[in-house]
Amino acid sequence: MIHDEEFETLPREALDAIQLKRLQQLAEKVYATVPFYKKAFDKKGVKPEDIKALEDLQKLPFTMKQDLRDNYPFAMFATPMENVVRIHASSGTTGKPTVVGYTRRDIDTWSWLMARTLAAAGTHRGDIVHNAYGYGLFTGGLGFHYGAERLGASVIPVSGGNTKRQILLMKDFGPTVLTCTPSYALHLAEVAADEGVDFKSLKFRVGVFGAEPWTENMRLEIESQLGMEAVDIYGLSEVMGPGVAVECIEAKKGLHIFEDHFIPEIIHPETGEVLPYGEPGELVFTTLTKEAFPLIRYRTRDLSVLYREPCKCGRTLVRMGRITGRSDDMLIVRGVNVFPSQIESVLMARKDVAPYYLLIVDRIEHMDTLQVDVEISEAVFSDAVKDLQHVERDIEKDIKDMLGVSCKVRLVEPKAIQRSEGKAQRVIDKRKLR
Ligand code: DLL
Repeated sequence: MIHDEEFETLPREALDAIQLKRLQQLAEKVYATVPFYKKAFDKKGVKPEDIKALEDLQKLPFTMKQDLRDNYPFAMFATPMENVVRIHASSGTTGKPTVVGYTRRDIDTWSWLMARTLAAAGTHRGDIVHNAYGYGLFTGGLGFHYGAERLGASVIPVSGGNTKRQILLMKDFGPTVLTCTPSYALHLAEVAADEGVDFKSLKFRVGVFGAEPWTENMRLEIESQLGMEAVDIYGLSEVMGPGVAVECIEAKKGLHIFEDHFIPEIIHPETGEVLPYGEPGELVFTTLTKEAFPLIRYRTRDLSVLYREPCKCGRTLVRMGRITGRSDDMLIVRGVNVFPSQIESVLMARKDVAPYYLLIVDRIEHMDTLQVDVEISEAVFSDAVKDLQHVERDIEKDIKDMLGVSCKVRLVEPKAIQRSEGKAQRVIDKRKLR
C-alpha cells in the first residue's frame, strides 16, 4: 500500500522542483548556522546562492564521519539545544560515538517516513508489530516504534534479547509483523524450534529486516524457515535512522529512497566522482528536511547502485540496490557497528598486551561471534604466576564497555600473530553471506 500517495508517486519534474527548493533552503540554513559548513563552503569557494539547479549539488563539499567526530558532540547541530528533543548515537571510528539530534518536527517527519516504510512493506492498521530492534541510543527500536504507532498498528516494544521470552510472547500475542535484524530473525526461528514451537504456525505475515548486510539467499531462507515475506529496509543514524529506503512488498526488488526528504548520489569511492545511474559505487546522502542535524553530501561508505526504472508498485522514487559492502573497514556484529580501530584503542591502552591483534568474526547458529586474538607482552608472558584468564576477562569487559558488544578474547604467545609486510590484515570475516 502507498501511504503517502501524493509524495511517493510524484512525476519527476515535480519532485525535482521540490528537491531544488528544499536544497536551496538547506544550503542557506547550514551556511548561516553551522560553522563547519560555512568553513567547508568557503574553502570550496561556493555560496548558498550558487545552487540554481539540482546539478549544482555537486559543487558542495562532502561531509565525512570524521567531520562529525571533529564536531563531537553537538557542534554540527543547526539549531539551539533547547529545540532538540531527542539524541541518538552510533559507533564512531574510535572511542567517541557519532551523535545525532532531532527537533520535535524531525521526530514527526521520521515517524511519518517510518509509517510510509512499514506500509510499503505491507503493514497496516490492525497489524501487531513485534519490534525486536534494540531500544536505546540505537535508532532501530524507537524508529520502528514511532512509525508503527503513526500507522495505527499495535506495537510490542520487546527490544532485543531474552529470546525465549520473545517466543512465548509471539505465541500468546499473535503478532503479524516482525521487525529485527535478519540474523536475529533466523536465531528466533532456531530458538523457537528448540522450544518446540513451529514458527510457521505463528501469525506472522511479513518481516521488515535491516541494519546489517544480508543477501537474496538469506531472504529465501528466512521466508521458508519463518513462513513470512521478508522485506529489506535501509537507513543510518547520521541521515535519520531506519526509514531512508525500503523495498515495496509488491516487487521486493531494490529499495525506494524517500527522495522528497533525501537526495542520493553514487560516487566513485576513491575519486569522489559522481557516477551515472546503474553504476555501482558509494552512496552519498543530502538531507532535505532535517532541522537539528542536516547533512550535506554525507559519505555513507555503503556500496550500492541507483536505478530509476519504474516499479510495479507505482512509486516513482528512485531505487537503490541491496548494500553489497563498505568502502571502509566497518564491521557489523550482531547489529552493532564495530570499527577495528575502536578495539585497537582498547588494547593499546593496556600494558599487558602487545600491539598485535587479529579480529575473527563468524556466524554460528545464525548469531555473529567476535573473537579477539591478542599477543601478550613479553614481560607478562615471562611472569608465570600471572592469571592469564583474568586478563582475558578484563579485556573482554573493556571492549564490552566501549563498544557494547561482547566478544571472546584469547591471549596468544608473543610473536604468534603473523607480521605483515604490507597492509596488516587485522580482520578475518568468516561469515559466508549465504
Ligand atoms: O542500522 C539504522 C537501521 C535500523 C536501519 C533498523 C534499518 C533497520 P546505524 O546503526 O547507524 O543505523 O548503522 C548504519 O548499517 O551505514 C549500513 O552499513 C548498515 N545497514 C543498515 N541497513 C542495512 C541494510 C541503522 N538493509 C549502517 N543492508 C549503514 C545492509 C545496512 N546494511
